[in-house]
Amino acid sequence: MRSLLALLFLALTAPIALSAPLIQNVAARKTTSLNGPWHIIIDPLETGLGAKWYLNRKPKDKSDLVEYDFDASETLNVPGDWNTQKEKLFFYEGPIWYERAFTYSKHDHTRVFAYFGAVNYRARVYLNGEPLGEHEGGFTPFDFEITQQLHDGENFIVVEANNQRRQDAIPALRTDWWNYGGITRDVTLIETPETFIRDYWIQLAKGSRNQIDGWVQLDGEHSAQQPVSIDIPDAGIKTAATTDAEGRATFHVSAKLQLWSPKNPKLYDVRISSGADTLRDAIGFRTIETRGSQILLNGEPIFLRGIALHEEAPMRGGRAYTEQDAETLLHWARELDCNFVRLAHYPHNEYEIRLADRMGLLVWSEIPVYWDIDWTNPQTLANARSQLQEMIARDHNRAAIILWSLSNETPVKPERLTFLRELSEDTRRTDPTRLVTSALNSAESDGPDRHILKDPLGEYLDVLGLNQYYGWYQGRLEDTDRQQWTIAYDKPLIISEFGAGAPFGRHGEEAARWTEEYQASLFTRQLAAVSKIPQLAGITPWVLMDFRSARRPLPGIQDFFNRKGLLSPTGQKKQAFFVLQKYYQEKESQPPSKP
Ligand code: GCB
Repeated sequence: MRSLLALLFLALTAPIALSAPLIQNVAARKTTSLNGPWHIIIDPLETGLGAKWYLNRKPKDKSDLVEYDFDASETLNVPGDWNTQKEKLFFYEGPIWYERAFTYSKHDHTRVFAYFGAVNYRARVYLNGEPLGEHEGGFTPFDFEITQQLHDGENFIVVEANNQRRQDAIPALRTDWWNYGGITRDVTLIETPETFIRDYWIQLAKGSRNQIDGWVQLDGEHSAQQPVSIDIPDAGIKTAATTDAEGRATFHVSAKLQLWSPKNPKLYDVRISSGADTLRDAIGFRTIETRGSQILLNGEPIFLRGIALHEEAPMRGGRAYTEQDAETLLHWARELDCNFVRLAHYPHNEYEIRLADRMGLLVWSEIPVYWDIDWTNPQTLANARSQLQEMIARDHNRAAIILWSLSNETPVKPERLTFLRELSEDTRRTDPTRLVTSALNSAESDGPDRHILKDPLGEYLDVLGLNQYYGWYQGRLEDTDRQQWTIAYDKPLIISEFGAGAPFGRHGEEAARWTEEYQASLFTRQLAAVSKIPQLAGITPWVLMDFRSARRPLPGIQDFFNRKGLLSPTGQKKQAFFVLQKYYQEKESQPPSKP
C-alpha cells in the first residue's frame, strides 16, 4: 500500500516537461537564432525513433544501408506551422522530424542553452545525436542546456515534433481551432556566463502601490552568497541583495512610481546584474484586485472593454508568430476601443504579450484545458500544472497580464472540480499578485428568459468568465435582448464569449443566419442584455478575426473557418465590428462609478 501511495505521489508530482526552469527574457541576452529552413522527414508510421533518425547518419561506404537522409530532404521554415507551408500537410497529425546544421564558436567560461518558444505538441530534442530531453505542451517555451553536447564548429540539431491528439493530453481530442503542428515559435541559442541570472520577478507587492517585491534567481556553480543589484534609474531605485544557498536573492524596496495603466502604459528600464551577467527589461508596475463585483486597477474600478482572439496570423493565415502579426491583431483591438484582450485558448507568443505591455492592453492568458479532458488521469493533471507553471514563468513580469485563466467551458462534475481547484491553488501559490479566472458555460435555466450561473468552480475563482451563445446555439435571435442572468457569487463577471458566424460580405435580412446583418443584430442585442448584469466587469466577445477550425466545413460559408470574427482573415471589417466599437466608445465616456 505504501509503495502504491508513493507511486501515486510520484505520478502526481512528476513534471511532464523534462526541461530545466525557464530562462527569463531571452531577447535581452546574447543569442544566436536557429530560425530559417530546417530539413524535415514526415513520419506517419513513427519509424524515426526506433530507427534513430536523430543520429543523422550517413552511409559509411557503398554497401551501408541508411534509409533516410536529412540533407536530401525537403525543408520547412522555422518558426511556422507545417499545415500552411505544404498543402500535403494541411490535415497532417503525427510526427515530423526536423534537422538543421549550424556552426558555433564556443567560448571559455560560458554556457549555452537551446530555447524553443513553442513546439506543438510534443517535442523530443537531440544535439549531435545526443538526447537533450522532451517537452509536452504546444504553447509554452522550454530550454535545455547544451554546453556539453555542443561542438566548437559543426553541429546538428534534431527535433521530433508530434501534434498527434490524445485523450490524455491538454488539450485533448477536440478543439475548435486548428491543430497547427511543428516548431511554431523562434528557436534560439542563448549564451550565458557560467553563473547567470536565470529568472527574476520584479513587481509591486500584493496590495501595495509603493513597494516593489522581487527576487532574482542565479544558476551556476557560484550562485550562493552572491551580490545582485537591481537598478531602476527612472524611479531613482538602486538596490542590492545577496543570494541565499539556493542562489535566490529577494528584495523589497519602497518606490514612488508612475503606475502602469491602459491610459499610461509606463514601462521602467530595469537593470539587473550579478557577477558577469547583466540584463535589462522594461517593466510596468500596477496593482489588480477585486472588491465585491468590481475589478480594481491601481485601486480604481475599471470596466474591461475586451475582445477574444486566437493566435491566428492575419493576412497570410496559419499560426501567428511574428511581431508584425501581433501588431496587426492588437491594433485592431485598439481600433475597437478595447483596453483588454482575452488570448484564447492557450498562451500566445511573447511578442504579443510584450506588445500589450507597451500598448496598455490588459491581458487574460489561458492554458488549453478545453472542454472535456481526462480529469482523473494524474499525468494529465501533471501536464496541466506544468503548462500553467510555464505560462506564468515566462510572463510573470508583464504588467499587462491581470488574469490567469485555468480553463474554458469545462463540464460541471466532481472530478473536474478537484482538478481545477488544484490548478487554482497552484496559481495562487505561484503568483499571488494576479487574479484567477476560468471561462464557464454552465448557466442553467432559471425560468423563462432567465439563467443562473452557480457553477461550483466559481468558489475558487476571483473573476468569473461566462461564455453564452444566446441567439446562436441557443434561443432565438429576437429573444436575445430580454435574457437575464443571475450570478450566484458576489464576484466580478466577464462575459467571456458570445457571437455569431458571418463571412465578410455575406448580406441578407437580419433573421438570416450567416449574414453580417444577423451577426450585427446579435451583437446589439447581446450587449443590451449583458449590460444589465449587476456584476458585469467586462466583455470579450467571440472573436476578433475568423480562424481556421476543422469542425467548420460548411462549403461556401465556413470552408474550415470559424466565421465569428469581427474581421475576415484579411482584415475586412464586418458590421458587428462597428456595433462593438460604438458600444465601447460610449462605455469609455462613462467610466464605472466609484463605490
Ligand atoms: C465556444 C468556445 C470557442 C468556440 C466558440 C464557437 O464556446 O469556447 O472555442 O470557438 O464557442 O465558435 O463555437
